[in-house]
Amino acid sequence: MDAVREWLRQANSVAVLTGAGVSAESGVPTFRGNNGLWKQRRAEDLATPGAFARNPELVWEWYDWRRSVLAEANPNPGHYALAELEKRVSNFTLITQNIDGLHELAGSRNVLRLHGSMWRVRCLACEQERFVRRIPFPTIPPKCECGGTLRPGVVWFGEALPQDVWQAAENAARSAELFLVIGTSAVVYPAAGLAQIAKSSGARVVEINIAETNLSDQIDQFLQGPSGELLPQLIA
Ligand code: BV8
Ligand code: ZN
Repeated sequence: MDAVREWLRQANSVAVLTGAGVSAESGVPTFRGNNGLWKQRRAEDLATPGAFARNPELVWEWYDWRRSVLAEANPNPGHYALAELEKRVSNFTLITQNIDGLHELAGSRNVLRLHGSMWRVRCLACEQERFVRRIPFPTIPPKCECGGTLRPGVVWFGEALPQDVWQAAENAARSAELFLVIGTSAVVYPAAGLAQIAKSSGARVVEINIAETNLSDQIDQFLQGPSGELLPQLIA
């Protein structure tokens, strides 16, 4: 922990990649843990364009349920610590795979959302995208003023990440002196590849997780423990 604190003090540019683990202590189920959302294999079947085309009602019921769970969730000390870190480091980029909006709620300003947001919807007809906080939706699937069907503003499996967001994330990983990978199983690509990009560009890579992951043997330092506890200690 002391070494990482020292690296943090010395670093001018820091990039952070977060996954569902940083929201676990906010009561948001992770994807692949034992209480994982994916356990019933629903998520891999539902978070795809095909599933939505076949059964938009079922997919929307799942997202409506997740939005209702998220509406009760508050940022935890880990989210706040990252918002604080952004203020202290001259060149700081927060890249998240999460779609729960808790980083923004905790005060993080420039957040690169690789997989979109649970709170945004996009019209299949007129392509208009907007922020909708309403839970539950009056009708499932929700409709746009233009009459088109709305889809969740998230990136599904098999869908490309928003090009500009991915490019910004890749640039941040390349120019980081210190890269923190927090609360992700590093299973989903291309997000999981950012740690390798950082490492091959000369960054020190530190992982914070309660358990080892596929990345754990390629990184410089593994801090084992809940991010909600370790991150506040790291920036103390
Ligand atoms: C793409 C939004 C190409 C939706 C998500 C076969 C067919 C099709 C595609 C593929 C394929 N094989 C591989 C692929 C690529 C695929 C992929 O990677 N699949 C994986 C499953 C193998 N990727 C894609 O499809 C991506 N797109 O490749 O497009 C392309 C290119 C050009 C043109 C067209 C297409 C898109 C991927 C995005 C998918 N969308 N989410 C929704 O959420 O509903 S992914 C989903 O998984 C979430 O975003 C989540 O964040 C993400 C990753 O999961 P994690 O965040 O890591 O969460 P997880 O539960 O897994 O782990 C939690 C971790 O936290 C654990 O390590 C745990 O130990 C730790 N933890 C728990 N508690 C704590 C903690 N740590 C610290 N403190 C704690 N308290
Ligand atoms: Zn529309």
